[in-house]
Formats: sequence, C-alpha cells, structure tokens
Amino acid sequence: MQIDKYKIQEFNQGHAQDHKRKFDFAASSQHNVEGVLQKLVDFQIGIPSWALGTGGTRFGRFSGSGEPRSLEEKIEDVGLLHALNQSSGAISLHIPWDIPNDYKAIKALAAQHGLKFDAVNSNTFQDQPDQKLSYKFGSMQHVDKAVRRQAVEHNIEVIRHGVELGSDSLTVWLSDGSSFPGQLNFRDAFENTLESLQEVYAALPDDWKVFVEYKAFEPNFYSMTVGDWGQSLLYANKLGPKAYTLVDLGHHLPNANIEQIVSLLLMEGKLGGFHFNDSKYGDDDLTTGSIKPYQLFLIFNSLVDGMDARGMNHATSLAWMIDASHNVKDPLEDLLQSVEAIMIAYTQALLVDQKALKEAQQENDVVRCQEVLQEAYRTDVRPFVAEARLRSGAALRPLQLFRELKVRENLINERGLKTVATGL
Ligand code: LRH
Ligand code: MN
Repeated sequence: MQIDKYKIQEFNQGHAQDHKRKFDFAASSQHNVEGVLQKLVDFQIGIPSWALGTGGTRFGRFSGSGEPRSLEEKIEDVGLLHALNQSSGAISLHIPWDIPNDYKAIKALAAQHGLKFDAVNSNTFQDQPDQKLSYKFGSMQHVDKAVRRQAVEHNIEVIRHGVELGSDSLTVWLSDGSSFPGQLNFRDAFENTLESLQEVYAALPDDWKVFVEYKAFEPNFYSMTVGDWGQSLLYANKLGPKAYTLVDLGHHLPNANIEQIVSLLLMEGKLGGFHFNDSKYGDDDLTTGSIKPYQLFLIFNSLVDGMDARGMNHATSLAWMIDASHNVKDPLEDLLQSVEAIMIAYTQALLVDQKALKEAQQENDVVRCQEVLQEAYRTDVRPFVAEARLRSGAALRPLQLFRELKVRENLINERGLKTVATGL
C-alpha cells in the first residue's frame, strides 16, 4: 500500500486553519523559530525492521493482522510511516531475520520510499537451524574459541550485507553473561569478548562505526558481559576510534540517571546512538515517551547541550533509532507515537534557554534552574512538530490520517489476516 501525496495535502487542507492558529500562537513567544523548524525537518529516526509485527512475551503473543511477510513488505511499512511524518527516513535491519536476497532490488525499493539503511544488527543471541555451535553459554565470551570464531564470522557477514545496502554502521548487542554466581570468570569473559570484537573491528570498512550496546540483565540474570555504560565505554575505548557505545533506554537498572550517562558519553565523544523506547520496570520496549516523557526531555536536553558544545550536527552525528516491541498496540500506530514523542522531546530541548540555565547554575539558583528547564518542558511544542511535517510534505496529524485512510484494513486485504512478521 502506498499513500498518495494528494491524500496528505487534502487532509492537511482540512486542518490548515486550526494548525495555523496554534502555530502562530506558539511561534509568537519563541525566537529562532526557523532554526528550530529546520532542525526538525532534518531529524530522521531509524525504524527497526524487527518491530513491524506484533511482539510477545514468554507468556504469549496475540498475533496482529496484515503484518509484513517479507523484507520488501517491511520496507513498504516503513515507507508508509515516512510518508505520514517525513521523520522515519531509515530502516535498521536485523540479520538473519531480514537477509536481503537481491541487494539491488531492495536498495531501489527503499530509495523509492525515501529510505536509507541505518545500522545493521547482528544476532548471536539465538541458535539458527543450520548453526554448528550453540550460543547457549554465550558467543564472543564463550570459553570455546570455535564458538567465538563463529560469532565473529557472523558479524563480518552482517557487515558485508550492510556494505551492499549502503549502511555505515554495525550494532552489536551481546546477550552474553551468566545466570548464577561462579558460572563465569568475569575477566576471561571480558577478554574473550574484547578479542572477538577486535576481530570484528578489524573487518570494518574505513568509514564505518560499530555500536556496542549494553544491557543490565536478560536473558542472563546474574551478570551481562556488556552490562552497563562503563563496560561498553571500556570496550569502545580499547577497540578504537570507530567504536562507540549505544544507549537503549530500556537497558538500565531502575532509576538510573540516563541523561547523566548520555552527557558523559557525549563529552567523551563515545556516544554512537540510541535505541529509543520506554519502560516502567525492565526492558519493556514500550512506546517512547509513554511512561517517562520528562526523562526523555532531560535526555534530549543533555544531547542538545552536549552536541552544541562539540559543534555536532544534530541530525547526522548520532544514530537515532527506535527499538520497541508491540504486544497490544498496532505496530505502525505505536511507531508513529514513538516518533512523535521523540520529535516533541527534541523540540522542547531546543527551546531550553541554555544561557539562562547556565547563569542560574553558576549562581546555584536551584529553583531558577528548574524553572528554566520546565518552562521549555511545559511548552506545547506540537505546533512546531506539525509545521515541520507540513513543510516536509507530511501529514499534520499522522496517526489520525493513518486511521482515516484505514491503512491497517488495507494491509489486511493485501496480505491476509494471519500473516506473521519475522523479528521479536
Ligand atoms: C536487546 C535489544 C537489541 C536487539 C534486540 C532486538 O534487548 O535491545 O538491541 O538486538 O533488542
Ligand atoms: Mn536495543
């Protein structure tokens, strides 16, 4: 299914007056509105190919309908999102869930939808049917050199797929760790993992990056061999200038101060990118901004402050990606809400009077510091995000148009009721 441009223009005409009233009001009390809007137009978020179907838990999966049956249909689905918000201009593939069988055709299809290929993801957290050695006790940490070798070769194969598709980064998330005290020698596990990552690093093309994604627990529940930002930074520093850390918002211990972690990784020049989602307890992979929107704003405040301090281009310097799993929502509606939440948090952060905040911090005027931050957080920035969409040829209200055009019903007619997408 494709959404015709005129359907979007027609929809926007119906909402133009209401939008103009709200935008003019919002813009009247802000400065550098054009600068903010240009940053929003340029800001593109990578959509995970593994989150276009319905997810589940070990207790069950309630299948959705009209889910993509192939990589081609996944690219079409991301194309639908991008047509509606012009902020979803990239897809992040997971190998072997999405092995491209015809690189040329897949690249052409993606280009047709205005999509790039973001970071490619390796998978040594599952055993594939034709796999010789099991990853039950880990992959790059494994005590058996042959298992580590197998994991390295898989990552090099993933890089090869990425090069063919025009991607320029590899995300390595290792489920490696232990579930019981004594099961693992932490030092050996670290050194084996570092040695394996060094072999993968050596295979990276010159202009590529490798993102080392950390996670506090699951599927191992006593230790994870890349368990927190410090361990990920240790690997990235020991690997070299092409290695960075990747922050998945759901991969922290309860009450971790993620905005501080982000600020320090950025200061060190070792923050590679994000997997945006939200959570209340564990790695819940819920809709971004659905549980802790203030934390998301504070993270973007750290990002804007840190990126401007290093003169970084906001849109292109980091990998902005979503990583979510949809157990009860329509996957596409969930992703539309996540992109909206990210754009809102970014806009609020762009409106923070950083100069006033710095002055208040220098005077230890704690109350004033909070007032400056919350002035931006409590500003309804949705008219700015909508105006950026309007200027990009997208819909003023993507979710409403998604429903009015009965996109899911159309996909069901095209694909059938009981189709299941590969992924989580
Ligand atoms: C691990 C993770 C990782 C992906 C997987 C799908 O929890 O966040 O980024 O490989 O989810
Ligand atoms: Mn992730």
